[in-house]
Formats: sequence, C-alpha cells, structure tokens
Amino acid sequence: MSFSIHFTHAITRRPAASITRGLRAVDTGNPDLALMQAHHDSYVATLRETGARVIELPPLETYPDSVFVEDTALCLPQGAVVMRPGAPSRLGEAAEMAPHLRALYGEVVGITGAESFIEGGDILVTEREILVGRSARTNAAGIAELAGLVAPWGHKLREVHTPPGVLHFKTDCSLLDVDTILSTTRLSASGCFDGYRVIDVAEGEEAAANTIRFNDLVLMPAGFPRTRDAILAAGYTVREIGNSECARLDGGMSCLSLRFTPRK
Ligand code: CIR
Repeated sequence: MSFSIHFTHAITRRPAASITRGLRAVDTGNPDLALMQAHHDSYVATLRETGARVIELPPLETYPDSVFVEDTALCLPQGAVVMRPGAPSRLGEAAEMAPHLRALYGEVVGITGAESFIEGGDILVTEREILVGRSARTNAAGIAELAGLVAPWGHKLREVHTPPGVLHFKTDCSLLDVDTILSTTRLSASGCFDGYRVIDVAEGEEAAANTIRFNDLVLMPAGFPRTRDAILAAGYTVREIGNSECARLDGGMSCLSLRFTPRK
C-alpha cells in the first residue's frame, strides 16, 4: 500500500451558511449553499465508495472558509501536523481541527511560531518527498518549521514555488499515482516535477488540475472534458464531482478533505 494514494480515513466539514463571506480572489457572485451541499454530499459519498471511513464534521459558522479542511493540517502515517493558516480569517480553523486529529492519531504536533504561516493547500505529499510551495499563505518560516517537525518521521521536504496569482501550490497540481502528477503547464514548466511522469491539463482547463487520487478513484471537478479524457486514457478510474460553488471561492477537490491512514 502506498501512503500517498491509499487511505483508510478522511475528514470533511459541511459548508456553513457563512460561506457567502468566504475568501475569493475574484468575485463571481456568492456560492449557493444548497448546491454546494449537494456537491459536498456527492464528494463524501464518493470517498466512502472506496471503503474509507469518512468523518463529516458539522458546519462552523464562525469560519466562512471552514469547509476547506485541507488547509488546517498535514496528515502523514506517523502523525499529524496542525497548520497555521496565513489568511487571518482562517487562523482559528486549525485549532478546531486539532481535537479530531488527536482522537485518531498517537502523535499530533503543530506549527507554532508567531511568524510561521503555512496552509495544507500548499503541500503535495508524494511517495518520495513532500513538496511545499511558497505562496501568499505559506512563508519560509512556516516551511522551515514543518521541515523540522517531519524530519524525525523520515520525510524529506522540498520547497517549490506557487505560480504568481495562484492561491495554493496544489491549486495547480495533484498526484495521480506514486510517479504521476497532473499539472498545469504554467507550473510543470518550472521543472519542479522533473523525475515524475507529468500529465498536463488541457489548455484553458487549468481549474481541472486540483484533483485527488483517493484509493482506486480520481475525483475531479466536472466540466473539463479534455482533461478528463486524458486522465481516462492514462488508465485511471474517474469520478466527476460538481465544483461550481466551491470554485467561486477558489476551492477544489483537495481542499475539501484531509486524507490519511493514522497510526495510533
Ligand atoms: C481561501 O481563500 O482560503 C478559500 N476561499 C479557498 C481555500 C482552498 N483550499 C485549498 O486549495 N486547499
């Protein structure tokens, strides 16, 4: 079993009505909560289809972006690291996640430096290394602190760059299998995936780059047929999930869950 693509558990959080105050780079109108909830239901059902245990947390009205649980923690087999989100309105979300991780993991540590900021969306875990993109949300101090925390667990960390104007490193890439990365051309052109097999998303379908490989399935946002066909042609089993409402808030497939196999 490969820890980067096979998981026994996931944690999600139902969207809150306050989602209309969620952060966004460009305002394309408020998300429709009922439609977002319907998409979320199908996301959770698809994760469960693989046999995983999915823990659905209740909505958290205080934090409009709290449906995007990925940003609150990094979950590795050896333990979990609670993040320090760089968006001030999201900082408190990490502490809300910590007790749920402690219930499942033997070891839970945290990013604590006052100047350290890091969000899970900037972290891509592959079988051989952990790539962390510096971004508007993730800084050098946060990356250095994370490197120190995961080194005793045997993980090597490599700092990379998030393309300018892109929210998170993983907005533009995802892992399809232990050797294969789906990426936008603007990111893969930087050479950061040299040594991996790279499948580029179709031109004009950049928003399809944020997928997740979860056990035997690849979950991808609906509406990107050329990229879907490329992933299918490469032999993966694909599930398309509606993402129109999360996309208004710059969110995608990876943002909506923490995926892991905890060691007690
Ligand atoms: C934010 O700006 O923080 C949210 N509106 C979207 C977070 C997406 N999370 C992710 O890519 N991991």
